[in-house]
Amino acid sequence: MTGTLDAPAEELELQSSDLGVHTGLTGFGDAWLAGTAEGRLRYTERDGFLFVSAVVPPSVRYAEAVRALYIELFALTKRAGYPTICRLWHYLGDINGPTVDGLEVYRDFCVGRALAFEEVPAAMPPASAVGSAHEGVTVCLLATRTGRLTTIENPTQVPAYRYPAEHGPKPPSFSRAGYLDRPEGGMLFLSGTASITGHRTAHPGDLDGQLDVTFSTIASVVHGRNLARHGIRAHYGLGDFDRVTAYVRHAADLAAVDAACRVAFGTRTVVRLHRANLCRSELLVEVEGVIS
Ligand code: 3EB
Repeated sequence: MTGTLDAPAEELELQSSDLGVHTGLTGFGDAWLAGTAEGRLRYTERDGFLFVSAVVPPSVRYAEAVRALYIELFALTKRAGYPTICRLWHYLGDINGPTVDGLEVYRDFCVGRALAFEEVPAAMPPASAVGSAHEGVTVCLLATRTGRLTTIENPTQVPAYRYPAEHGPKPPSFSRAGYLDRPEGGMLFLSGTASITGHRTAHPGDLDGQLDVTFSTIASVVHGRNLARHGIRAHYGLGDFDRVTAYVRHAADLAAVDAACRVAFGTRTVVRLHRANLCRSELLVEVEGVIS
């Protein structure tokens, strides 16, 4: 089943049902609205996973609040016995807008996240960061009790955490993918992937060009040659994805992205589309996914 063109034209509004889709796991949808509350964190445990969500309220700047939230998230996952964060999702209101200091909200968010990883050094999990109609910064994460996560980079892209300063005062703290090894079987989490080669946007303003680079980038991330470099004995192609989510900047491009995903991923993959702003103003599409 592919191509659920069920996303309305307005900006991404998180629904509880989306979380199961984004995590690639069933049964986490209710964690969005319910779950156990601990301060501003909400969490649910299921099948060896801990799912946590938290919101930084709308503000004139975010770096310090994001740093503090990350420190709280690290502490909660440890305390709850789920020491390995295997996936993060970030939904940023007014993602391309300026803070009161004139820095783009996304770049300001990256500053706070990077400071947290400097304070508590840890492998940087796979992630997505997209715009949302929800104001403030919403962070969701999935952590594992016993699984072992191997973070994965991609030979065609500079690791995001080494992006040069032209993209912001602190680089984005995430890896391109993560392979989770657990007794129930391996799982691969693909980060939000966009038309970036090296560290620059390829084909600014050209949807077809961006889709080509995005799909070939995803193929190179999950290819056996790349996984072998990370000590993982597995090999995947686009057709192996169980679920992907495509975030599309312009509503007018939704149908074209849907059609392109049908062709690229084939009939096995469930494709979900969302209208959403993206972290670089010239990016038109970003695709994340799960293989299990
Ligand atoms: C990129 O490759 C595109 O800041 O957490 C993709 C996935 C992107 C995650 C993040 C950003 C993030 O730089 C943007």
